[in-house]
Amino acid sequence: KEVTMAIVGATGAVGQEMMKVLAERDFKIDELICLADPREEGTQLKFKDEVITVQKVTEEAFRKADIALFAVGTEISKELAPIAVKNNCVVIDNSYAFRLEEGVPLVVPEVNAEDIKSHKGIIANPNCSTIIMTVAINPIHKEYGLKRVVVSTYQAVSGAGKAGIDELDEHIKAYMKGEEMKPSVFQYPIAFNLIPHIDVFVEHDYTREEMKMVWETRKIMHLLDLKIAATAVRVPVYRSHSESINLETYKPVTPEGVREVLSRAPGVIVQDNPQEKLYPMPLYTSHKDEVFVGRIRKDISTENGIAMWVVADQIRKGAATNAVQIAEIVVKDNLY
Ligand code: 2RA
Repeated sequence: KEVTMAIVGATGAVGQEMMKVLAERDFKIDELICLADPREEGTQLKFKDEVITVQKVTEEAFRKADIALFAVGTEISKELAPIAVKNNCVVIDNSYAFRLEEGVPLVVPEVNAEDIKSHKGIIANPNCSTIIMTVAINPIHKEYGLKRVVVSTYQAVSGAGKAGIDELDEHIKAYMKGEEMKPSVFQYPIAFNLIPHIDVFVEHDYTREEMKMVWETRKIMHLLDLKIAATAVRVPVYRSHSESINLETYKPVTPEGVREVLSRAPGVIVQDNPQEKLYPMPLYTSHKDEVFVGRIRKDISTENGIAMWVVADQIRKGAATNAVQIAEIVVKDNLY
């Protein structure tokens, strides 16, 4: 069945990736409406063999659209999503605005696709680092029962959009010329540096980026008392987030068992052979949709523990592809 699809924020890094993924997956669309900030009005965007002119957001556009993928900031989503819902347009929102709201499903299709049917107009796309982690740890939870998670993330600069990519470029050039690196997107120079600060600081001196992994994972996996702690770090990598994850399970667990479980898990590719120097790296996982897992080994600091290394393209599976997969289910199950 063909639908009318809108993308709000079509000219941004995630919006552009959504268009690419929709085309690649041959999503059945009779009309694609590209919406963006009025300053972008008139921009021409390529979609399959068409050229689509960007429009500013109007209520009329939401009246026409069956589904709207939102790839804008939290404040804009808060303002526009209710208008879309009022016009019977189902919203799949990539921002933080509604993720923790009662009655808004927060969905990673490989983990909790069944939650989509309970939507009341808005379905939230989790934060990229949460999506990447839950795809990898959910199969292990199903087999061994998850007791505790400790995760450190190594987040690419494109998590902050095109501006993040440009800042890394500028800082590398400045560093090579011996000039001062002037931060604007990030708190400090990002070239040849690591910044343990993404988003703002909230309770217990954690950042909101770190607490998103706690709050969102518990909601997605329906594990409201899962013990989880995170450290989120910005690293001078263009694309793909990496995560070092330590897991404690209730049942006895082995690396061989985890490798076997993950090798048949949806959306996961195991790349794990230390003797062959085989493990995932962001330089090689970008522009792919799978979550890559390697360095699977016993966590030697505890009884039933596993350590592993997880890498995925945070613009694709971490945002655009996850949102399009949700839209595919909404259409397939006629939930719009
Ligand atoms: C980041 N996860 O990496 C956040 C938003 N994409 O900046």
